[in-house]
Amino acid sequence: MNARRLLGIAVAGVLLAAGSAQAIIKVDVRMSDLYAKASQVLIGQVAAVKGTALTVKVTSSAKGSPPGPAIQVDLGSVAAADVAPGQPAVVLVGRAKGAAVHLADRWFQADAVSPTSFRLTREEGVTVSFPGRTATLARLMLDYQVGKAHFLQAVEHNVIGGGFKVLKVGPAPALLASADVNGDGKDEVLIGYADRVQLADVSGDAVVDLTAARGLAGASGDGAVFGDANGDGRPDLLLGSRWYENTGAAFAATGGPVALPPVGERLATALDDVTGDKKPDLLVLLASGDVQVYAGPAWQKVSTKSLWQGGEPAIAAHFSRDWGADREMCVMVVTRRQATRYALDGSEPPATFERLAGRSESYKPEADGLAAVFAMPIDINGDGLLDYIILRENQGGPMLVNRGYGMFMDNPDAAGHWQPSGRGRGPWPPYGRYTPTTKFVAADVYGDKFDDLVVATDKGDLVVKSNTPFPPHP
Ligand SMILES: [Ca+2]
Ligand SMILES: [Ca+2]
Ligand SMILES: [Ca+2]
Ligand SMILES: [Ca+2]
Repeated sequence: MNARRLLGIAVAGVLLAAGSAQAIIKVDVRMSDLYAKASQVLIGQVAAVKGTALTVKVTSSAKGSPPGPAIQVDLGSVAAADVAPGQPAVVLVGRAKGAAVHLADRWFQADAVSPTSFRLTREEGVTVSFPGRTATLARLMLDYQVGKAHFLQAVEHNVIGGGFKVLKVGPAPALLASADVNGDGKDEVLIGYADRVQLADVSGDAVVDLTAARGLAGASGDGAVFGDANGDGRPDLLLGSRWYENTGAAFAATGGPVALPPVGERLATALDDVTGDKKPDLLVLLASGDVQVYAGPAWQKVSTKSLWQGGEPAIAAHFSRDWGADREMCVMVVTRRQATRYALDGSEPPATFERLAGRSESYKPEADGLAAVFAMPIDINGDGLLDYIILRENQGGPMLVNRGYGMFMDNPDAAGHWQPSGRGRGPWPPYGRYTPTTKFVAADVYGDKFDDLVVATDKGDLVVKSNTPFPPHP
């Protein structure tokens, strides 16, 4: 690997400390180390650009005392053409004469010519250590200053490595969804068929059928979305176009049908308040790239916004505030070639794989394509932030493990053991058996916060594969 240095710390992409039982993937330059090593961390705003000379107004300091109200940065021959007044800048000053500068959403190495003057010497671009944008780095540094940064810098490589069991449900499942419907901390599973649904507790050795007890006998619909529609903390259910309110004891059909586009035209549907009235709204992403907002509780369409037009068709998409740099509502969209995060409020430009996870040595979807066939949100490490598995055609698949601050670690082959040609194929049933209509969902079946994997096959096997956490690494 081509090791380089920021503040005297080698930069070489991701290191994989291999080993079968305990393997971790970690960034080689931890931002916490960079913060600790810096003598000063200056945060500023580009005030003026004159040729290659920048004046940066120092707006705050995340470490050390600012050398003055402004600093000068000479772009030199590595000039960033897109540097413009108003942009944020972060300068980490080393203890020797080195500095690292984040500007125009990229890393640069620099020489400290004087306490108030820096000269860029080399571009490092979008690194794996910190692939995010400059404004986000400023926030991370300020969070380090007050000791409240939660920024993941190493992840477990082996996931969903626990035992499995095979339970019996009906054949030909049309949908699979999960939620903790009874508030006991364990997720139940909803399996939909052509003309009915089945609500199941799958935590034990056999399916405990809750369908009738929970008021869903006779209910059916082509699409299920769990979400808290009335803000009482209990997940309600949008089944087809009908709401079923979770009263605590059971689900009860409520209100008339919601006029949504057909399930087949929807890439993703979610509940969140995006109108700002503290009442949940329905968000619908269409295959065309349009996002529609239906304001609750009347579910009237109040806005439509185009996120993209044309291009490769999307295979999967999922809404979450967990994807964003600042908890803004985002949608992750996967095509065969790329994973792209869109912020619904347009607060940042669309972010592709490189901006999400950095320029990976192991895998370059921009060049190679993802060969993605499926994607699924899952909290793989029990930290409350959703991670994202992308299943590739016969090649395992990358997992984007959420580091916080809108960045991810690329676990390049996390889904390998799902795959007919993958490692660890073992005896577990989806191996070699799943088809394009097999349903997958993440569910915290055992209530330990680590989402397990639930798979419903065409012939009616419901496979529960435990995501038993590995012991902490020393
Ligand atoms: Ca439950
Ligand atoms: Ca509710
Ligand atoms: Ca609202
Ligand atoms: Ca997580």
